Amino acid sequence: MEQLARESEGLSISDRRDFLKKGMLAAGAMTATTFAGTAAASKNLPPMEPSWGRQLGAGVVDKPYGQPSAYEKEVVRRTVPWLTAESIASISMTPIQDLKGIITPNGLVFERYHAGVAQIKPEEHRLMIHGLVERPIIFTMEDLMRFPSVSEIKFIECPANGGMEWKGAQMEALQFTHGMLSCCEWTGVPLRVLLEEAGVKPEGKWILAEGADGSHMSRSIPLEKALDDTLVVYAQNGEMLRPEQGYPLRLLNPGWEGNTSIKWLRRLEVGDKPWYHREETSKYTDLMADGRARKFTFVQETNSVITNPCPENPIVKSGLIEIEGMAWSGRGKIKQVDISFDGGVSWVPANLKGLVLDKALTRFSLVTKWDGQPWLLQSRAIDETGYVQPTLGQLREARGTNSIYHKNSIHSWKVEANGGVKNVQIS
Ligand SMILES: Nc1nc2c(c(=O)[nH]1)N[C@H]1C(S)=C(S)[C@@H](COP(=O)(O)O)O[C@H]1N2
Ligand SMILES: [Mo]
Repeated sequence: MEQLARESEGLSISDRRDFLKKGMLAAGAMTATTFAGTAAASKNLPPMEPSWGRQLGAGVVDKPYGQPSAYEKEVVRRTVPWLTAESIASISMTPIQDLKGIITPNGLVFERYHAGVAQIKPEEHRLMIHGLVERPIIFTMEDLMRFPSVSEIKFIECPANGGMEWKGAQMEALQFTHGMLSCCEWTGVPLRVLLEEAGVKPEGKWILAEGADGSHMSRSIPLEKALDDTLVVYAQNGEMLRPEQGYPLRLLNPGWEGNTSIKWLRRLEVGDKPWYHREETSKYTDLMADGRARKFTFVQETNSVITNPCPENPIVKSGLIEIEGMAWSGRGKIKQVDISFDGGVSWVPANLKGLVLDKALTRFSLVTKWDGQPWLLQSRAIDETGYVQPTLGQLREARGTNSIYHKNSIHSWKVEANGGVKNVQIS
């Protein structure tokens, strides 16, 4: 009985002995004994028929809107309590350590608010386009949804992603080192189409986008971007936007700082120069070592991180392992990802898995073996423009450590002999 149970978990007896002998991670070893313990006590394990196969389940529309399994309750957004004084002007992180593929489920998309979530009645929402235009327009949601729609898979990343680590490693979790990141299929109308309706005057060069939330957050966006790939979106992953993501309407500037993707979008004003106020002069400024600041750092540069293993996903069994992770670039498609096991001394190319799309998360993978040897794991992404993800040393040399934004350097995980994974920094 006990033996059968163990085999059903994929652990042969010799495997298990090997596993225990090598003094693996305490948690891992506990899991192995728990399986055996459960096997003796439980009537649910093969070859017995589990209880759920001996009774009837809930019927249709028992839960008219589906929820994840109760056993997945640890897969949630999390915040770092000391980061901000208030939860309404704060940020939560996506549990990227638990995600599969490239799409972030709607309920797990990280949230960033400056004044909490606005609750907007769609029939009372309007989008106004005015300023240097021939025909100022006020659109209802109904008007907007009559335009032919496009659906595109794009990532959104807050430029503060990784920002807590500029001065040193301190977050022992992938969710906190890289979780200000999401990737959804967004549906809406290209901004270009709406601007054509309004007719931008020749002097029009910049657009101010403003939200309808209590912060009325606004950002200036150059017209070239607006005419290129900016979208005005009302849906995400097949359903209407979540309130957290800007229901009923948001701007989406693919590949650019998350803060430019104004949520609860209510106003687009065309002007001849950027608006210098609030956010633009105070926040979202990259302070250099010499006290000067970088200007217009819109693009989220090429970045990548290993998601398996990581602090939340330690190695629990020696043998075959799929080193997996994601890479992304605000400039276009990912071309290549390399993996290092020795802290950047030597590199091996990984495989790109599944869809490789413009300004979207891209999965990479490398199947190898682990037999208890310590690793200094790193991933390095290269995008289609030839941009190579910098080392931490290179980034600090160029920018110092005063900034909290745009930390896209190569990330290091230290895999210890017991399979545990630590967040470390290597220049
Ligand atoms: N109106 C409005 N838009 C906003 C914000 C906000 O507070 N208000 N936060 C911005 C910031 S800083 C980021 S990183 C993204 C986050 O998008 P998300 O909450 O959908 O993940 O929204 C941006 N758009
Ligand atoms: Mo942000």
